Amino acid sequence: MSPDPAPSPSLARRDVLRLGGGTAAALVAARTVGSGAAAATPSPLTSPFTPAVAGPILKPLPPEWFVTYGTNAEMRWDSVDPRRYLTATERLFVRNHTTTPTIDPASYTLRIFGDGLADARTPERAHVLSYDDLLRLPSRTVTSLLECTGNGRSFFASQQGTPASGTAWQLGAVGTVRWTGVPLATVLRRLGVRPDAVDVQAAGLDAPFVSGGVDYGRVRRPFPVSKALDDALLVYAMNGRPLLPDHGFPVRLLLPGWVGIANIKWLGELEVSRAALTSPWNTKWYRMTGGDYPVDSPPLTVLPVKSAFELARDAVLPVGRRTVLTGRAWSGAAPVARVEVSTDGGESWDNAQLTRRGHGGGWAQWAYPWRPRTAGQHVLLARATDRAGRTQPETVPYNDNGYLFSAVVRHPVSVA
Ligand SMILES: Nc1nc2c(c(=O)[nH]1)N[C@H]1C(S)=C(S)[C@@H](COP(=O)(O)O)O[C@H]1N2
Ligand SMILES: [Mo]
Repeated sequence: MSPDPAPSPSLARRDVLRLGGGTAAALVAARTVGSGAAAATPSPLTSPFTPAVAGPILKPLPPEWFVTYGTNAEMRWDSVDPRRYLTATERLFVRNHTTTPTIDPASYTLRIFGDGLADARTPERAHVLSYDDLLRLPSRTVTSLLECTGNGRSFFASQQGTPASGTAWQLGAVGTVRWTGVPLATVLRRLGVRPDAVDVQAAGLDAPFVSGGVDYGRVRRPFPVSKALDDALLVYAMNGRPLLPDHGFPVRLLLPGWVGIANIKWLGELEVSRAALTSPWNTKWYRMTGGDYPVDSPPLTVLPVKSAFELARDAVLPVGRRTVLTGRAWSGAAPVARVEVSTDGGESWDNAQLTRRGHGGGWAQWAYPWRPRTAGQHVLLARATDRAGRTQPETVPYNDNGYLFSAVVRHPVSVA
């Protein structure tokens, strides 16, 4: 992914904070845990609000914008404004395994350890970075998708007749955001990484995840050192403002183009290892299991190609009048090359116009004018193709947890 220099259309000048980047002289401090050298300087950024009561999700979830499922909430596609490219922070979906913690940036630390570092460190002797240390390092801003691995899961039931377990997302567990942070490569290069290091494990500071009476520990997931040194970002701002608590304040990981779970929120630890690392989030979950998948299917990484209409399901459209259908298409692998639309349930297809090509790793916007001639029920479909040559299929093979539903979604409307 390349840096994205284009100005954000939805970022008003007055909203731009000075994020502390650019003072390249800042060194990664090699303080050790328990050395008593905790950061005392007040941070230029403070949490946007302090909740009175902790709930699973702290930001408001107005029903016009969100469909809520316990600790998770998805964006309603019919609330998306086609004039805005980025997903506003207030409108981005939330996926919590536990509940959003409230973390004080003044005492926040990121601990980096492992035998893959040039100077091997045990967790007890970890390198420690404060929030201010991170703000002082050179920053980078990128536009990138964030999508839950299970986005679209409900269509395994409604379109393929094989319900999968997990949150019954429609298509709203996705967004495109401008993220600002420190390249993980910058930090790792300063600390020194051994050439034979293979994996980095990122762990969150939210509560341990307990399910069915089993404590699986902190939400954590390993990824290859190659991704760490390529485009991984230690993010402290989204859309020009500090992260919201629900999205990982004070610091989260961004692995551009990769499944949602790879983007660990409330990032507290990074272990750099010379041996392959595991966690339940790459062995038990977030790999394909069940159906016709082999037992050793690899952990999921890159997001597939998908599309959505900016329209309610069962929307009512006027007969005999022109309606411009709009939507977005995205892929974790490459920019979107083409979007086709069918207004007759998939009998015939026509190219939609790409009205805005993706920025960096963000989605593309498309439009398709349609004048329905007959009243009644119609099924709309959109089918995207990316520049990696991947096209949305008609169906996808079943997997037990309903991951990566990338088949074309049937969108019913009525014309009256
Ligand atoms: N620490 C931690 N990180 C996490 C999660 C979590 O529950 N805890 N959920 C993951 C999942 S499954 C997704 S889809 C994304 C959601 O990010 P968002 O809530 O900012 O949209 O965060 C990921 N990072
Ligand atoms: Mo997710």
